[in-house]
Order: sequence, then structure tokens, then C-alpha cells
Amino acid sequence: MERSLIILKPDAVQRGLVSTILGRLEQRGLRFAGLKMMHVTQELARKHYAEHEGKPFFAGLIEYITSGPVVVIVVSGKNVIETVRTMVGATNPVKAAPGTIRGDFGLEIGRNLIHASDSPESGERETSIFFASNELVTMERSVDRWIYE
Ligand code: IDP
Ligand code: MG
Repeated sequence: MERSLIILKPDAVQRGLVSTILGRLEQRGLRFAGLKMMHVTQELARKHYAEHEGKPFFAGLIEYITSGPVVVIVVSGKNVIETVRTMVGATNPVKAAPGTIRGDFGLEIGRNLIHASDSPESGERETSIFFASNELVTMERSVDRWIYE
């Protein structure tokens, strides 16, 4: 079982793409374990993107992710890290394949709409910095036997 932390970045919220992107995740069969709207503080942004500190785009990235409300989602299940990353597409939307979220809705790397954890370890780390344990749910879905073999 893996967990992926997904952020619908401020541009996705402003452009009215929340339901479209959530719909893609939901229709795929992914199981939501957490979902909320929030404003990312400077402190949280720096913690979340700590691996990028010192890079030329860091200041712009912090400004971008804190520039307006976001929607944060946790999905849990088998292979969700790779599944979601594949749906999201390449970091630069110019290179993202059509059919991916960035490839269908984005044009520039600095406005690439969505974050998704890149490993099971970052999925756990990012989930714990965005969600308190009492904000997460576990649920049985009878439909799971029609989604997972
Ligand atoms: P990822 O979001 O596909 O995992 P990362 O390399 O982890 O990509 O970069 C984190 C975020 O930083 C990207 O989603 C993007 O918003 C921003 N970013 C990365 N590289 C650049 C760049 O060269 N210019 C501007 N923003 C960038
Ligand atoms: Mg990343």
C-alpha cells in the first residue's frame, strides 16, 4: 500500500480545473484518503519543497505555490505513486504527453498545475506534513474487487 500526496496548485484552482482533475483521479479508480482546500504558508512551502532549496527556480516556486488556495489530496493503494505520476505527465508541460494532466492543460513549467509525490517515501513524508492523522480516512469499497484483481 502506498500513499501519494497530490496538490492542485493555485493555477488549477483559479482556472476551474479542480473538478476535472479530481474527476480523472476518481474515474481511474483511485481511492481518496484525504481531501481539503487550504492556503500553503511560506513555512509549509519551504518544508515541502526543501529538496529544491538553492535552485534558481526556488523563489519563484515558493511564490507560485503560496499565491492562492490549493486543493490537497491523498490517494492510497497499490502502486499509486507511479500511477499518479504517469497521469500527471512530465514536469515541463511542453514535454508532457497528450492525455496527461500537464500535457492536456498546461503550457509552462512554472504553471504546471499539479504536484504528485515521486516515491513511496516522499508520499509518506508529504502526507504527514499536509495532513494530521485525524484528517485522513480509511474506507472499504465493495467496488475494489472490480478494480483490483
Ligand atoms: P515535479 O513537480 O514534476 O516532481 P520537480 O523537479 O520536483 O518536478 O520540481 C518541482 C516543481 O518546481 C515543478 O513542478 C515546477 O512547478 C517547479 N519547477 C521545476 N523546475 C522548474 C524550472 O526550471 N523553472 C520553473 N519552475 C520549475
Ligand atoms: Mg518533485
